[in-house]
Amino acid sequence: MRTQVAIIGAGPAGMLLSHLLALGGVESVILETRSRQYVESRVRAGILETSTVELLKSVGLGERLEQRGDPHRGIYLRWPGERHHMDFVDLVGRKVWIYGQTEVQRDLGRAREAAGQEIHHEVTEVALHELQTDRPHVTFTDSDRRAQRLDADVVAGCDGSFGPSRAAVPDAVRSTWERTYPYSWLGILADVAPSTDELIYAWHPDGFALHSMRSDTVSRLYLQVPNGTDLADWPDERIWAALAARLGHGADGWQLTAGPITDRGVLPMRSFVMTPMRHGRLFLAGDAAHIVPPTGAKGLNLAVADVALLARALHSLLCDRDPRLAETYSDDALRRVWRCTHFSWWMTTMLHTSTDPFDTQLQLSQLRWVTTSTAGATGLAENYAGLPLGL
Ligand code: FAS
Ligand code: PHB
Repeated sequence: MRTQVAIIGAGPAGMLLSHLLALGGVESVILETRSRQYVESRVRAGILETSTVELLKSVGLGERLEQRGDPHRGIYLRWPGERHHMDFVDLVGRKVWIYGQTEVQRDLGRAREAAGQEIHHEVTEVALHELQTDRPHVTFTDSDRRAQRLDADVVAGCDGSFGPSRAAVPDAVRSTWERTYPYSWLGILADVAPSTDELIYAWHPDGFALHSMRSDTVSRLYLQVPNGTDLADWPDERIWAALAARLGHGADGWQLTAGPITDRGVLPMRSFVMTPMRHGRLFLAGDAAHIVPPTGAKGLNLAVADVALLARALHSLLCDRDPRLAETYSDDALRRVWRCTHFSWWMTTMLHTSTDPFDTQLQLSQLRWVTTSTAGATGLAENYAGLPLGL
């Protein structure tokens, strides 16, 4: 088999890259270890930045987003005795949208299917070869257990944090930065109307909590728990009691309404960046190159930003024979990667309960500052609502 761009991974990065490349007349083939049904049902991110929404709408992926997406002006920050609304539209003129990653994946899946995109699901033994030559290729075993070889001009590593692309960058040229946080998130999906109109990020002595949502009938909530937490230790009653206490149930008349939990999981918190995001004919995008703790709602949006840059770079390289954007891709992408990495670290360390009383005083001081200072609030708003693509 032969194509122009071999894409490894059919998550948001891989699927959106194939869509953007096709719009520019560049063909690709996608290899994915999981089934389409599995990829489209993974419960993950929920917040889209304005720049992500604008991009998706501009490339024909906005129809369901227009109908089902829920624009939010901002978020609430709360801690015992305090509740403050951060209005991003007033502060920086940008909003955020509630639209689950599962919905983005479904939109991408339908668009690529309609376009006749070649996607090989449930492949195994994916390996990258000759990335430093003009004959890069990928070998894999297809879903019928047949050995296959895909020759390409370029390989796009969109295979997330556990795929082979990251390791294909040799240690001699690779630099990595990593921070593992001393806590995780216990996340639930519940069939109950949200108890708030916009997201609530809550600092509490017992631990952080987040009230998000997926629609006006489905809520998405998270609790800070110790690393290694066993879900068996968290029956529904305990989850709802902890959420109620941390989110301020009963304070100033606010009530948290519980409901049937339909999905639950424990998500570790990690920051990770690998450079360079290019090695020869291999280009990395999304979680394959970087991981952010979800406190800043950046993971999915950063994958989109990478892919917007990469699609332009590969179109110039393969159609105009102009290598300049491909040569600067890694540095161009990493400016936003490090901005989002810092912001996600900042939101995480500000809001998650620490055992160090000095940290606690710093956290409460930061919360008081960002909710009373226009400068502080604008900084949070600019980062959370996201910068225009390409910055
Ligand atoms: P993805 O991981 O989404 O996609 C990579 C794809 O590559 C996967 O489909 C995988 O099956 C495939 N793959 C892996 N190895 C392969 C191989 N060898 N061959 C072929 N294919 C291979 N972000 C937020 O902003 N908010 C959240 O609440 C949030 N929650 C998350 C919860 C979980 C459990 C996880 C893992 C991530 C969460 N994220 C969240 C981050 C998430 O949204 C990512 O940022 C986003 O999925 C990144 O998209 P991709 O880079 O496409 O990576
Ligand atoms: C979500 O709705 O899943 C979500 C929202 C905001 C975050 C993280 C996750 O910071």
